[in-house]
Amino acid sequence: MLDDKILSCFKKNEEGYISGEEMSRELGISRAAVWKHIENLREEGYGIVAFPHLGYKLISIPDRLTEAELGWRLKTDTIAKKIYSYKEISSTNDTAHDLAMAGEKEGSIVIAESQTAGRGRMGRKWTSPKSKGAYFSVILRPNILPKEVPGITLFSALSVAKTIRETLSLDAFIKWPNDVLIDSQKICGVLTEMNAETDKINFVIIGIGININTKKEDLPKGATSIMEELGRELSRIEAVRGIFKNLDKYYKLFKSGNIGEIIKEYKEFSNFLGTRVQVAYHDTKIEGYAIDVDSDGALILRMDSGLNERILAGDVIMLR
Ligand code: BT5
Repeated sequence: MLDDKILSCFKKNEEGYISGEEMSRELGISRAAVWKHIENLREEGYGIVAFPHLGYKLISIPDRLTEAELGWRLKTDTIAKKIYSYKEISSTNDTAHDLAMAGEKEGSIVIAESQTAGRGRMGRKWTSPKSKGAYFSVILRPNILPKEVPGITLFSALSVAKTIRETLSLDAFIKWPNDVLIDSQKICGVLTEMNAETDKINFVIIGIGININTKKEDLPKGATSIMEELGRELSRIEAVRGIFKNLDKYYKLFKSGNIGEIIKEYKEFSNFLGTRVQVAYHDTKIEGYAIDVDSDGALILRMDSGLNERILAGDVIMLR
């Protein structure tokens, strides 16, 4: 898109000014057309100032989750090499699924400012207030067995929790398998879906929803946002770029067979280990002490009988 090309002209001249004439030469369009596109960008929230004799200068960018902003000089090997961004979409997981079916490469991202039918696990809903959170999906094509897929949920939750701790010094914790919490309230959920045959994965879609600048009143009970916990708004662009970098790092570890290292870090971020929990899966509920997460990502419960149970899916409630 021409608007994106104009933005990259500015980014090449980060410190300085760029004249309408230079831009028109570089892009092969008239100066009047340059001016029209600059006006478009201003309407979208870009702060572009014109200085007589010097040219235009980009002084601020809107906090929009577009390919141009998220992908700019992002140093990753696999994740976010291609970003499809939308203003509104039903569910980023559904669009990512359609792209993957049509052969999209692994690492590609689908991201939206809002979702009309954002999904959680087991048919639940994901509340996605417009331009406040980040709602995105990642297409992966790992060469693994279906039983190894839960590890992908674990490193995704770990990537989010780690980004929050590293960049904001907030105490983010993980609740098995897919919740990221701050102060026992949910700020992020991961929904991992796969397309597989008995012993072969075709592709995996990781869906990540994270409350960034969202007000508590716009979220379900028990949820919070980074803004609410930090006491100020933050750049969604920077937050998402940070998560992309950590996803890239942990996906590399995962592919190299280093699930042990991932589980070790995941356990360090966990708040449920060593506590008595109830795990609910549809109508079944069981209770015991959460003692471990094994190399397949299963939760190990020590039952009152003294025997251990391996739990593959469910919702954890911490009892004490
Ligand atoms: C999850 O499910 O936590 C997975 C959420 C994944 C959402 C992303 S957004 C991008 C991608 N596209 C999609 O359509 N989905 C993914 P689960 O563990 O089942 O939790 C769902 C429950 O979390 C709901 O029943 C609510 O109680 C709660 N919830 C809903 N919206 C929330 C929000 N914005 N923040 C915190 N909690 C929420």
